[in-house]
Amino acid sequence: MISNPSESLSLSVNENILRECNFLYTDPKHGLVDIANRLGLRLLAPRKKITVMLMGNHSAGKSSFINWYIEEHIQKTGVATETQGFTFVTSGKKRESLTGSATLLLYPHFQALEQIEGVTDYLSTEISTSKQNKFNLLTFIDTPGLVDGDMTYEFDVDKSLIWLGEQADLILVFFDPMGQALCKRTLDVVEKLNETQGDKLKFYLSKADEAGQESDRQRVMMQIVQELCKRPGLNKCGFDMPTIYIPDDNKPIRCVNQIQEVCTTIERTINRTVQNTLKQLEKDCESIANITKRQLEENSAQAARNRRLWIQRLFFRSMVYLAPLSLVASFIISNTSRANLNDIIGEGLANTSLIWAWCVSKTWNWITGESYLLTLTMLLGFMFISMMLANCCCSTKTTLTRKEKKQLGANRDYVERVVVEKKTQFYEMYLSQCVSEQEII
Ligand SMILES: Nc1nc2c(ncn2[C@@H]2O[C@H](COP(=O)(O)OP(=O)(O)OP(=O)(O)O)[C@@H](O)[C@H]2O)c(=O)[nH]1
Ligand SMILES: [Mg+2]
Repeated sequence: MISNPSESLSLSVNENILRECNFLYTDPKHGLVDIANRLGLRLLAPRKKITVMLMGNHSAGKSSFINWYIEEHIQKTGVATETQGFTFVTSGKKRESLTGSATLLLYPHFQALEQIEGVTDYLSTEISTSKQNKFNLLTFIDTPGLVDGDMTYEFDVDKSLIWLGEQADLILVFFDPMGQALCKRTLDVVEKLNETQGDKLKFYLSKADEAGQESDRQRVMMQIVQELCKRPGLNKCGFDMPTIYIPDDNKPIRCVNQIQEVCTTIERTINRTVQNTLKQLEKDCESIANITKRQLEENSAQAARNRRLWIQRLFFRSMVYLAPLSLVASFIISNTSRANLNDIIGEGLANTSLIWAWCVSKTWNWITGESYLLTLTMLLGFMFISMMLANCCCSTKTTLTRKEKKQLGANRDYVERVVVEKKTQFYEMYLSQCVSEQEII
């Protein structure tokens, strides 16, 4: 069990849990996704990394924040509109740049983005070897700077942002104080995202060091908050908008910098995601176990029903032949001499057969009044009804084969024993890491 509370170890615990959980779902041998699929249940494998989307006006400092966080100049920054598409920035073993199609291969859960026309050409991935902060657990999505007016985008940027925002675990919205803060397009997208992803949205006043005096900063912030509150969906007051800027050792510190607050929010999101992943794993295991139990129960009930139907069918089928056979047999027995019967089947059996033949012929004569035509009609009617009843008992349904039943049971055992045990282990690892951190504080 993890007892060392050092930062690096705590990071590796979360990383480990997410990776292991992902493997439990995608394992080619016992993957939960495959097991669930065979039961008609669709499961999504949890992601190994947390997705943080940055959005905001053009030149709000989105790309600069990513560069600062990972301590590497990976994204182009500048006063011109630098980021024109969506860039996934993530950590890896080797510095690499990938195009749109390769990006979608790397992130299959973002594949549906292709449906937004033209966006694939504006997708890219930057893989960095940086291990700064919690970067090895993150994928940043750097988005195009938003502007109003004549600026045209080659794809539906609002729709893309909303779709990506729905997939992200955290959305950082940057407002800069330099005139662009009240960009209508940004406010429109934020309002739309707030309808369904409100708890993921975090607002920041970026480049706060450029906002002048404290009073100017307050005024800009008031303006932004007022503008946000004008939107019906966003009018919930109590806006928290920390002021941040990229620290520069060459510039004297002029105002409060809450940039660490962004890092704390990212860490909280990581912890929340790990907990949610474990909770989801627990739920998925329960669903698999319940569906398997139900299917096995339904299967044995169906097998019992099939058995009953089979016996009934056998009975009615035998009736089809039994009536004419008994008539023919009784006719033959009645017309065979006693001596011959004794020779063929012995005296005892001959007596019984004669009594039986007498009973059958008396019964038929009593029913049909000794009319041959009525006997024939009754006989055919009886055979027809027996045949119909036998056909009614044909509605058996296929049941699981012995091999399939064994496989279902084995999968349920695997989920209930191995996966649930692993989940408990992950919880313990996660909790021991939290307790250790508190002990330090
Ligand atoms: N003073 C100051 N300048 C900043 C800060 N953050 C970014 N900048 C500068 O602002 C300019 C725009 O920064 P970017 O990071 O390119 O902004 P962006 O939001 O990515 O812009 P687009 O990609 O065009 O949307 C660059 O010249 C940065 O050097 C900051 O915190 N303080
Ligand atoms: Mg940029």
